[in-house]
Amino acid sequence: MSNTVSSVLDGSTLGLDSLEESDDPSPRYTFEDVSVVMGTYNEEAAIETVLSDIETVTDGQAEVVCVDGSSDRTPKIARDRGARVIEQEPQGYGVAVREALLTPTRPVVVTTDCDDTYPIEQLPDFLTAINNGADIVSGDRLSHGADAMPRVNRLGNRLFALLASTLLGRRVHDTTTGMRAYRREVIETIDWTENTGLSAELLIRPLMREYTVHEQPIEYRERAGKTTLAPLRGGAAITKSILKVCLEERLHHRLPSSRDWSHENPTTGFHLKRLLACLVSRRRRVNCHRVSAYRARFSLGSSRTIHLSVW
Ligand SMILES: Nc1nc2c(ncn2[C@@H]2O[C@H](COP(=O)(O)OP(=O)(O)OP(=O)(O)O)[C@@H](O)[C@H]2O)c(=O)[nH]1
Ligand SMILES: [Mg+2]
Repeated sequence: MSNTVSSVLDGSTLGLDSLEESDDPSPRYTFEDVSVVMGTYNEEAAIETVLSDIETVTDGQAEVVCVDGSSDRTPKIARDRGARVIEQEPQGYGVAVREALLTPTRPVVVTTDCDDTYPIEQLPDFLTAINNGADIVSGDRLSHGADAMPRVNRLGNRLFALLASTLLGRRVHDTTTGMRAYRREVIETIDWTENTGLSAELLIRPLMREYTVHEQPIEYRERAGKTTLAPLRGGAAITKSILKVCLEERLHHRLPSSRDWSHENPTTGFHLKRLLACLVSRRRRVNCHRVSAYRARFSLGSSRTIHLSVW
């Protein structure tokens, strides 16, 4: 983890400008060090374009891995184009992308969707940001307006970013983007649990463990081929994932700002987090007390009873 540049997270935005040329002697990666991975589910209308763009932009150097659950010609096109195809029963976005992320052995792993929505031509910017010290580079579709995105999706994505920013205490712009670059050790160090909400989890857990995350504004294009996204069900699943992952990280990986949880320093964030902790608990009162007890154990050790009185 490059803690040396984690100060880029301290400002109100996560910006490329904050990542300076690195003096770090760590290796400078080229596309020979990059695997581009994706889940593919009946994407025969787009896969040819996506794979050909990757080939052109990386000069054929990047490895491509597709985890495929299609019943159409998608896997055949992928193999013909030289991609490594792993077949998997369709079980949702996260199951496929987790498999895709964990498959390659190259040091930098890039995710994208296989629907021609993401600007593959911006891959060099992602690699540059990794070489400048980022652990994760996250494509931010919303700062450029994302006009090609259906209005309801755009609204939903803005709300997810607002919710995550509130819980994280730092501004993030796009929590559900499919285009990111990761140093492989980040992928391997964290246990990933979400399915529909995997994209949000892949941003939130590293941020809460103080990895260096850089949001890279990107263009977003209209989808080629039919969507399988169910906006309401998907939106509810992503909201639940954001709440669950933030709460789990708060409980198990204490941030230096945990004083927010203490009654000695009850900020607005404290009250909001307490309310959200109650909302995501199934047995409200009991679990609210339990949340407090966990905090006490992690933050104050034996003086647990002092904290329990907060609730
Ligand atoms: N293997 C596999 N891939 C999947 C599955 N569900 C989605 N995908 C792929 O994951 C990527 C993201 O899914 P999309 O359907 O584009 O989801 P989205 O971007 O939220 O929604 P759109 O607005 O339709 O683009 C695409 O490349 C899909 O083909 C699945 O169950 N199995
Ligand atoms: Mg998509």
